[in-house]
Formats: sequence, C-alpha cells, structure tokens
Amino acid sequence: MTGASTLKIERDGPVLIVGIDRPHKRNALNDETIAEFDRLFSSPPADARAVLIHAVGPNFSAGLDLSEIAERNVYEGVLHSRSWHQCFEKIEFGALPVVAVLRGAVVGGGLELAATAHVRVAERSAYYALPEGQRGIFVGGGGSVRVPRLVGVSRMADMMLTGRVYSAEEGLPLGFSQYLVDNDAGYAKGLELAHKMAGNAPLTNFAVIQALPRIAEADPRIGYVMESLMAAVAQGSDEAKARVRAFLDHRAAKVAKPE
Ligand code: 1HE
Repeated sequence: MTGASTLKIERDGPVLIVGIDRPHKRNALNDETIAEFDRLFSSPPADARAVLIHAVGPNFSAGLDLSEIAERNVYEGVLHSRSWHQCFEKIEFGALPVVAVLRGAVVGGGLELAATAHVRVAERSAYYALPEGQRGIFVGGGGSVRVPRLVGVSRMADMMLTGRVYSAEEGLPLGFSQYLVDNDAGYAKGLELAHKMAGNAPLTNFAVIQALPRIAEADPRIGYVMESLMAAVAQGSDEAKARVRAFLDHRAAKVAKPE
C-alpha cells in the first residue's frame, strides 16, 4: 500500500465508475493498481449493477509499470503474472457487466485489461500495441488468451513480433472495440451503455458473463445442453415472466429499429 489510491472510484446510481488514476505515468499498472482492482472486484458494492472503467487523463493505460519488473526474479515473475490473472478473472467473470472506455495508449497490459471488459468503447485517439517484443518480455496479464479471442492469434503475433500499432478506426472492424466515438465522447457513451446493462435482469447479465463465453468455447454438443439449461433457468425466473408480460401488455419498450 502506498496510501495514495491509483483508482478513482465514483458512483452514478447503479453504475460503479472506476478511473485509472496515474496520468503522470500514462496510467501504467503497478502492483498497487492491480491490488486495488482486485479488492474492488472481489467485493463490489452490493447495489452496483454495472461497471464503467475509464482513464483519468488522455491515456487508457501504458501497460505494466516497467519500473517494477527489474526487481523481480523468475519465480516472482510467475507469481506476479498469476496475480494479474486472478485480478482480471474477477473483472471478466464477476457478477457485473463491465464497459471500458479506451483512449490514447491501450498498450501491453493496458490492452490486456481492456480485453477483460465485456464492452469496449474507443475514442478516436485510442491506439493498440503490444510492445512486449521490444522490451524482451511477454504478455502476462492473460493477453495470450483474451486478445486472440478479440482479434485472432496471427494479428496478435504480428503486433508482438513487429511492434505493429493499430488505430482506433482500424481497431473497430477488427474487434479491439465494439464502439468508436469522437474524442472526449467515450465517457458519456460508456456510461449510457453501462446504464443499459444495469437495467437488464441480473440473471441475464449473469448468463451473458458466465455462460456465454464458456458455451462458445465448449464442445458444441455440451454447449447446446448448457445453453438449454441456462435458457430454462433464466426463463423460469419471476423477473423474466414479469418482463415478458410487460411486453405482451404493451408496457415495455420495443426493439429500436436502426435509423
Ligand atoms: C511508464 C510507462 C510504463 C510511461 N511503465 N512508466 N508498456 C510499454 O512498453 C509502453 C511504454 N510507454 C510508452 O511507450 C509511452 O510512455 C507512451 C507511448 C505510452 C506515452 O508516451 P508519452 O510521450 O505521452 O509519455 P512518456 O514521456 O513516455 O511517459 C511519461 C512518464 O510515464 C514517464 O515517466 P517520467 O518519470 O520520466 O515522467 C514514463 O517513464 C512513464 N511511463 N509508460 C512505467 N509502462 C502483465 S505483463 C504486461 C506487459 C506489458 O504491459 S509490457 C508493455 C509496457
């Protein structure tokens, strides 16, 4: 503990807002930041329904705080990487849907953190890179599992081997983000999306966070059965019945048609 928090925590109704707050170090993630994320996602406020992760300052995150790695031996390096895994697992597979607002550097461990979010909103200033190759290291925050799911193994290999950098515009169709907005518009867009997610039935959000990615990676014969079980659990809940009844009684919103 340094005493000075590296995360800025706020609330907007049901949305828990988490700002990475080390702008003077380009939001590089040091041990304290990871520990603070871990504590927060280990026991988020009971009344929170969604999370918004954003950057204080113009960069989402410059990745691992490189000033700390010189101190570690090989075994400590393994434990350090595992501490990121444990923390990021809590973000990706917690009970709450997470939106990340990306801007400026989304680099190395910053991209690994972004990949834990369920929805990513990129501002035009965002750029994606994995400079681990140039630094003589490797990803250690789950990036070799999560980043290929977003953009494919060959694209990640190219980024690590050649230092290739993708812009926010390029990143949208490739899967780095699902949304692209103008600079300084990401926070509002992310908050709007977080409120939408917070308005869902908690059991549906649970199914999307916990069941969907596991079904997508399961043997299809197992996946179909898991899907049927999850569907029946969700459908049988009182909240689902009330929401379906509201639609049939013309009391619920229709699907919005594209403009
Ligand atoms: C840092 C870090 C950092 C900045 N660790 N201190 N990540 C990287 O290899 C990216 C390294 N950073 C950069 O390439 C650049 O800083 C940026 C392109 C992101 C931003 O450039 P710029 O010109 O806006 O800032 P700057 O002048 O380079 O940095 C400002 C300060 O932040 C400076 O400190 P100062 O004390 O000299 O003012 C930098 O040293 C500091 N800083 N980035 C520590 N990353 C679980 S494994 C994950 C593995 C990885 O993430 S490897 C990738 C690491």
